[in-house]
Amino acid sequence: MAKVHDDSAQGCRAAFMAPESACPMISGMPVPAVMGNAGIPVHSGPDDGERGDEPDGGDGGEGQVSLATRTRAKPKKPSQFKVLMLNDDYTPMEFVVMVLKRFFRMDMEQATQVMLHVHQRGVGVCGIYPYEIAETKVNQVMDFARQNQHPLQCTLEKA
Ligand code: TYC
Repeated sequence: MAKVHDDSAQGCRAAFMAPESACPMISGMPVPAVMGNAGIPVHSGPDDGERGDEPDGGDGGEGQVSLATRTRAKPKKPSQFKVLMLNDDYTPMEFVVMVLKRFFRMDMEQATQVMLHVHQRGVGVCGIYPYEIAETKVNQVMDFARQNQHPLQCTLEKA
C-alpha cells in the first residue's frame, strides 16, 4: 500500500494543468499520513481533487478544518478536456474524415467540415470530454494513424 502523504497538504495531488485545484494548507498544519483515507487506494488521476470526494480531508478532528471544509463544500464538476486534431501535410483528407466519423461519431458532413477547418487553420476541436475519455480518444486516434502509417497528431487541452 502506497504511503498516502503529501508534504504540502493532505489530499492535494498533482493536477494536469489545473491550477485552480491547488490545495490550501489546513491552518498551516501538515496532516499525519495515518489520518488519510482509511486504506482506500488513491489514484493520482489528473482531475483528482476536483470531485469533492473528501469533504473535510477525512481527519474527523475539530477546530482545524474550517478552511478545508469551506473550500471543498461546493463539489466541483469534473474537468473537461478538448480533444484537438492537428494538421500535417501528409495525412490524406479521407483518412482524417474516417477518423472523425469513427472515433468522434460525426456524420460525413460534420467530419468534412472539421477536417477542412483543421486543414485550413492548423488545429481544430474534435470533441470535449472528461479527462479519461479524452485521453482514450487521443490514444485511439494516434494508434489508428500509426497503424496506417500516417503522421496525424491528436492531443488534449483543458477546456
Ligand atoms: N493537410 C492534409 C492534406 O492536405 C489533410 C489533413 C487535414 C491532415 C486535417 C491532418 O488533421 C488533419 N492532405
